[in-house]
Amino acid sequence: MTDRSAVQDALRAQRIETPSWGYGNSGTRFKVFAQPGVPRDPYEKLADAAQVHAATGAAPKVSLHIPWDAVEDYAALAAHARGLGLEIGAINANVFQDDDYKLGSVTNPDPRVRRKAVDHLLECVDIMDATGSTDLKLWFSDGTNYPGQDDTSARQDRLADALAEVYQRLGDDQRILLEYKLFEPAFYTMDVPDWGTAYAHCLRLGPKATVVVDTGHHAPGTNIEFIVAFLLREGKLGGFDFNSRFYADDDLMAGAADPFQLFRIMHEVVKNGGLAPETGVAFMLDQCHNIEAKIPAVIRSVMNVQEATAKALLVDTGALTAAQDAGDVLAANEVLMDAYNTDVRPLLAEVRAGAGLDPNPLAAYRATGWAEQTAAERVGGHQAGWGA
Ligand code: PSV
Ligand code: MN
Ligand code: MN
Repeated sequence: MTDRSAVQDALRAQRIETPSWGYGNSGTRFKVFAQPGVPRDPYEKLADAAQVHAATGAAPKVSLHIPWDAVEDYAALAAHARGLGLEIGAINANVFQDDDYKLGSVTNPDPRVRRKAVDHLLECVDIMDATGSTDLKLWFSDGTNYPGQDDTSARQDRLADALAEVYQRLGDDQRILLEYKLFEPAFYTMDVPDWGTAYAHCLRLGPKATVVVDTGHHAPGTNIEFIVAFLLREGKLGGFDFNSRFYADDDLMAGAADPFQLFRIMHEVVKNGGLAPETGVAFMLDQCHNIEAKIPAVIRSVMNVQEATAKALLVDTGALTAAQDAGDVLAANEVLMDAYNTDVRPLLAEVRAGAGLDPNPLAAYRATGWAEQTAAERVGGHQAGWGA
């Protein structure tokens, strides 16, 4: 796409969902570094997310994580979100932080533990009903550490049974987003290690089950954009958990480690129609900000996704197709690199100004004084749930 106003329209329409846990204290298993002013409850996390949306105009949805974000009254929490100009995004289940889940949750050999895990997933659908959320995001830590520990195929059967029960419970406008991860916390087998496994389960479940690509969950060197192109082609890409990684599941700011990879992913998204809202691709962040200030880090991540998207939109598709059809390898590559090497910051500044926003979201946020205000007001901030 090279029509400048069409590019601007597409950028204006893109929505990026931010994670409630990105606003809380987090760390590694070695240390959680507490930061001043972090939210003490889900209401305050939403207030911080509203700052990101105010600065960028692009982040109206917030993913919740249950029970990290457990409240008495979910309808009231959703109403609070609406009052801040936000909506509740994906509900993330948590079947990985309980002693019962040592040998797995939905794939555990013990039927009692499986029941407990599935009941939690069903409770998450109840929360979706109460909040208006349409997405149930499932990541399973399930797997084994040693050869022979459990029956790999039986675990797939148990997983399929659990997913089928939850799928049956979904409302018409609700869906499952199934996430895969090659490694960690299990060291020998993970029960949903890759996109193929997730895809096969989603295919069997039906149209309301789609795959989530978390950019930090692959082996080094994996061609993630190929996976994206494949899933989009099959109508099975539910969304992204964007983050950056250097080594493992680092959950650093999206676009920080490898902006070229993010561009290549967004190129496949744009080319295959994944920006259109009806395709249902959710552009979510799944990040933790252990040592940097959280709200500006989320704003920076939103901007990085927007910049990658803008570059992808600037690819001259006519010239690209012509070069590809002619078998001109160098010309095709040059078309792509021309777009990637374009400085899109002025274009995005224009889009923001046109929407009545400050062209510089980070400066806009700093000018609010929110960081100083919350540091003074909030004492005893909430931990995201990681690295305790
Ligand atoms: C664990 O790897 C993980 O980072 C998954 O990516 C989930 O999406 C996230 O935690 C929240 O449960
Ligand atoms: Mn994730
Ligand atoms: Mn992860």
